[in-house]
Amino acid sequence: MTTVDQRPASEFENNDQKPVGHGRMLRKEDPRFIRGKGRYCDDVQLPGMLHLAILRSPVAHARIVSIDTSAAEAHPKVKAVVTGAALAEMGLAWMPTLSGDVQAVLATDKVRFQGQEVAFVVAEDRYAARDALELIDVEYDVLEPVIDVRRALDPGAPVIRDDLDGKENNHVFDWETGDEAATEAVFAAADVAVTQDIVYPRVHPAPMETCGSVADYDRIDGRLTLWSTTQAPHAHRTLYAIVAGLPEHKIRVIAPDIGGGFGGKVPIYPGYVCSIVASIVTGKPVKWMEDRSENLTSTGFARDYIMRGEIAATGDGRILAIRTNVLADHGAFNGVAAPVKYPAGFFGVFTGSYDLQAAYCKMTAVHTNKAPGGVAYACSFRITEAVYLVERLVDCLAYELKMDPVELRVKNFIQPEQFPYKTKTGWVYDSGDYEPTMRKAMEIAGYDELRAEQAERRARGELMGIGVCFFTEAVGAGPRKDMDILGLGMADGCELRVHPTGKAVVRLSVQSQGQGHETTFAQIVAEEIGIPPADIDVVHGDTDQTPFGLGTYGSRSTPVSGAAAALVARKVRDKARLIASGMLEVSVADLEWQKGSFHVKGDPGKSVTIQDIAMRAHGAGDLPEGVEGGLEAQICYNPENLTYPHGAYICVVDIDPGTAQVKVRRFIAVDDCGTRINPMIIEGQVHGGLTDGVGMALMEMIAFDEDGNCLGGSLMDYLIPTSLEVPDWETGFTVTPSPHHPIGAKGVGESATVGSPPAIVNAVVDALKPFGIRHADMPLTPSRVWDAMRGAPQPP
Ligand code: MCN
Ligand code: CUN
Repeated sequence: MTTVDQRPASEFENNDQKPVGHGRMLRKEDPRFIRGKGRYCDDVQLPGMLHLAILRSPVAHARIVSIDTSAAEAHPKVKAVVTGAALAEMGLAWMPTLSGDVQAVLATDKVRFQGQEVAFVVAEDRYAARDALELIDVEYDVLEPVIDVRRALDPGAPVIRDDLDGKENNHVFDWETGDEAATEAVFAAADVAVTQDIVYPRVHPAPMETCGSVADYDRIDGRLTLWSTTQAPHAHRTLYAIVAGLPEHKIRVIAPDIGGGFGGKVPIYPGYVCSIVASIVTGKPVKWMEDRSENLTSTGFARDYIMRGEIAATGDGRILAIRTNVLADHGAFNGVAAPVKYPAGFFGVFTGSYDLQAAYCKMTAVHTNKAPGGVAYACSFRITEAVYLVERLVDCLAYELKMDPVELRVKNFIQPEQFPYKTKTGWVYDSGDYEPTMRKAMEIAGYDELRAEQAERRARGELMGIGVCFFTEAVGAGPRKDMDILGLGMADGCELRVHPTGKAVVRLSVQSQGQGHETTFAQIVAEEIGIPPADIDVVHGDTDQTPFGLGTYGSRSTPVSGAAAALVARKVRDKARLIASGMLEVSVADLEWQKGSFHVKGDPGKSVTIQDIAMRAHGAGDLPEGVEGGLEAQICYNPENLTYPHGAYICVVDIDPGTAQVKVRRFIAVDDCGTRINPMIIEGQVHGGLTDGVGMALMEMIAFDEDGNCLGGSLMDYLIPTSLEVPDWETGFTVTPSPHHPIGAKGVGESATVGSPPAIVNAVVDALKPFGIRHADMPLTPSRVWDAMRGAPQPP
């Protein structure tokens, strides 16, 4: 079923059919955030707490000859200095990564990237800990680094991971999907084939809050409490239990308020483990907080894909096949958060929103002497890269065929009646109705008028560009049979308790980093059981207080935990119905539910509210036979499939011909995430993601010099956009519910970050059409645009 709601947002969202649940409710968490009263990791203060600072490698690749810690140990405020050798004695020098590789907690043999953890100091205060780092003397025997990813597999390239048995090169994996031979046959017979090399540079999620943790190990009862900046508290707890050998029931992981995660807080970082070790060693609580440079240079990077894309079509613009070869830079340790059996989100959607005859992708990942990472930053497991590839390729094809990019896309869309649609790589898109979404974006933009204006401006020598992107995403990992992290299945628990007075607490396994879960999950439950959202408290981010689940990433909270919350509420409602039948002395079949109360069919005057029922469930007196007291339920939800949101984005840019500076004049984003729970929060998510897109398309890149020095160690060098660089966003929506989600909702948290870079780059390339340019690589800084205008070769 597809509804394209053409009413203005305000009307739809204040629909009086929805008095309790879904709607434009202000965020419950904001009163504390806007008054500066959020409780973040660094706000945790415990009696006797010590502070930890990490010594990091100044070079990208070197053998450690010796480490002298005696001067640091002599510092009057220092309590402990720990090196990799000391960790090795405890069996803790290495830890597993999310991809089943291992990563050094502290280097023992070699350092493998600039910024790698080498030793740590624990001291009475943060300043003393930092000062003492300078007293540690490390002798390095510098080795040749591997920085250029294209050279990583050269014979004779230095082997970075000589810690791994029998490793003789820098190869990580080869993965492929699709049908190579069938794709080759379609390409051979096609009228047109276009090949384009496309780079998605290494970027950083750059959250406002850096990473940190406070570990508190209680030597008396052997309990460890860890406050940490994590997007996946339960998964982390299990991994700590496995790595450190601590019993899982004695570990409590708390993710307090988090100042942005964007994927960067999915992995376990050495700093977390160091703080745990430090607390065990000293018997005191220990805090570790990164500074900005540490965050930018050592925590999980994103992207870094070098792609060769090929697209085949008929002469009149019927797209037949897409083929791509990807070289992925995974840095020194393979820390990508990829499910064991699920190669990459890239494979799920690189065929885009189009009905193809064949597709094939081959991907090779390699090690380089750079920080690990590789999934972070609103990517849903590399969907960002896939969407960029296909949406750039379609524009390259439009360029060659001299076709309008919208017309080419619309001509090839998967049609509404084809859903559920199985792609040529075997993934099933759950639902979609693409053309109305595209038309809506064109209508808001005034597409035809914009093209007319562009023609006039071009005639005057002005550089105006119009870029289009139409994306389909795959978000909401599970189901558990297909997806896991280190063997932990991607399903989510949820628990709901209704107290005697009719107030409720819902406990989630996912954790918000700014997405507003305290509001939207209360809204989901409110919609199902009729208790107002203000009376529903959302508890999350504490493994002692919440059921097991795999955490927030891949925009999975709404698709997975959101479904769990709706279903657990329905379970409570079913029990409430039994109790109501006793209270009203009618059979269950004679009851009707209406937003918060049951009434007798045909007699609305005879009714009981959910609050009456809650009191009865806990109160004196008999309940119907077989019904236990209390009003609560728990479930574990295993999604049937991913959800596939889509969107149509149009960007208008002007380029100054004298300075090559790109200005984003307008940006229209029409998103379809199925049923919308809180339209204001969705808009916030979209605005944030679009801003991310301006950053990646025009400004951001983690660059290295040939020695492996990271050139973006501060926000002076690693540019991120501010309100000055972005236009007033123009948003719209369509609603195509997910058929397998209990309330029809799809995820939206990453959509705009995924969909905006191709629209912006397509706009810039469109503006540069008079120069005969078909492609230019991000970030489209003035110097790169200038070079493109002058026909200079692209940088590597
Ligand atoms: N929502 C809704 N209706 C829908 C879908 C979502 O009202 N149909 C609401 C949800 O209820 C939730 C928010 O929108 O409050 C985002 O929901 P969802 O799409 O399920 O994504 P998650 O909550 O799982 O958030 C993760 C996603 C990811 S993976 C990244 S990366 C990212 C993003 O969220 N990181 C963020 N947005 C972020 N926003 C902030 N402020 N901070 C981050 O770190
Ligand atoms: Cu890949 S960034 Mo979000 O999925 O946490």
